[in-house]
Amino acid sequence: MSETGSGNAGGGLFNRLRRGLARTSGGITEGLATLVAGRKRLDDDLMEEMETRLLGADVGVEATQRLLDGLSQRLGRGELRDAEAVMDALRTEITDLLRPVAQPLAVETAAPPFVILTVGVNGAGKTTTIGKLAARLQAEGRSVMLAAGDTFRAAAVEQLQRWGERLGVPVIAQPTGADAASVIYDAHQAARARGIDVLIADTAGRLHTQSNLMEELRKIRRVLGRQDPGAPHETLLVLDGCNGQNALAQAEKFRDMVEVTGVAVTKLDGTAKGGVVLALAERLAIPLRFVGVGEGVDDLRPFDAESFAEALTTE
Ligand SMILES: Nc1nc2c(ncn2[C@@H]2O[C@H](COP(=O)(O)OP(=O)(O)OP(=O)(O)O)[C@@H](O)[C@H]2O)c(=O)[nH]1
Ligand SMILES: [Mg+2]
Repeated sequence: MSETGSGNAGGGLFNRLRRGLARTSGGITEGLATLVAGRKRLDDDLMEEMETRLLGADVGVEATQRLLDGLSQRLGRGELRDAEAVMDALRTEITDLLRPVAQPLAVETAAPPFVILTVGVNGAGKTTTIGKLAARLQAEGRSVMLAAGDTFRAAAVEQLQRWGERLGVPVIAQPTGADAASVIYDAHQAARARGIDVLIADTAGRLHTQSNLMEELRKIRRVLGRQDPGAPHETLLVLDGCNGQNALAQAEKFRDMVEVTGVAVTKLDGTAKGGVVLALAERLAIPLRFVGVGEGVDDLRPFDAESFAEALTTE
């Protein structure tokens, strides 16, 4: 058993995360120092300002309330003397909120293949996340195979094949229109025969309201389960961070329809709504595995509570 990467707040990697989250952290921290410096003592006005900022970053009502409760207790104890103290306190509160869901994906390769099934709405970043994840696993010395389970959208197969070529990873595919469960079944057979460590299956984007497509996901899970009772070992829900609070609603719906075991939040670099990660942590008890902060192959990071909180509270 080993973990896919570890939370490393050091050096260049942290700076990438910080840059990726700059739009969200800007909305939370910008001008806060000036705001605080002008006061004799901190008061309700500051709390109101923090509330506005957190809600503006799509942290959501519940997580915002929780953070404010923590801050106002500290305020009552006279701990928030200056802007730095406010940011330190916020960082600690955010870390505490995120820690329970910050659970790295533990890839078990004793009985390969370890199967990761990706699910999510159209354009969430599933295929790109698969490419990045495959690269990460390869770098850890694992053999990887991809299954082109998006047989729905034209060009979806080619998109995955391009990742396969780029990384030197085999891709099992059938033409568009084929049965997704059958592609993934074939891929599982092939992965087992070749002793591949990790099989990652792509699927078509779908809304929870598309009952035929949601049924397809359940069928894929059944077919995999007959091959190996433990499979899929991970059902990774990929969410587009730009969707803010809507991503939270999507997560709740997917969770109600398939057994989601992990979440990846993508495109945090393109949004000021990255606070949704806090809302996800507060509302869902689903492990947060990864965050995507760019389109590059290195822009997928294992989710780490401390470095995420730090990046969010750095001006
Ligand atoms: N900036 C940024 N772009 C990303 C990130 N992740 C994915 N994207 C982009 O988002 C777009 C959609 O990504 P895909 O991986 O094709 O999404 P998908 O969920 O597979 O989409 P469908 O197959 O249509 O359901 C692509 O242009 C990606 O490059 C990210 O973390 N940051
Ligand atoms: Mg795709």
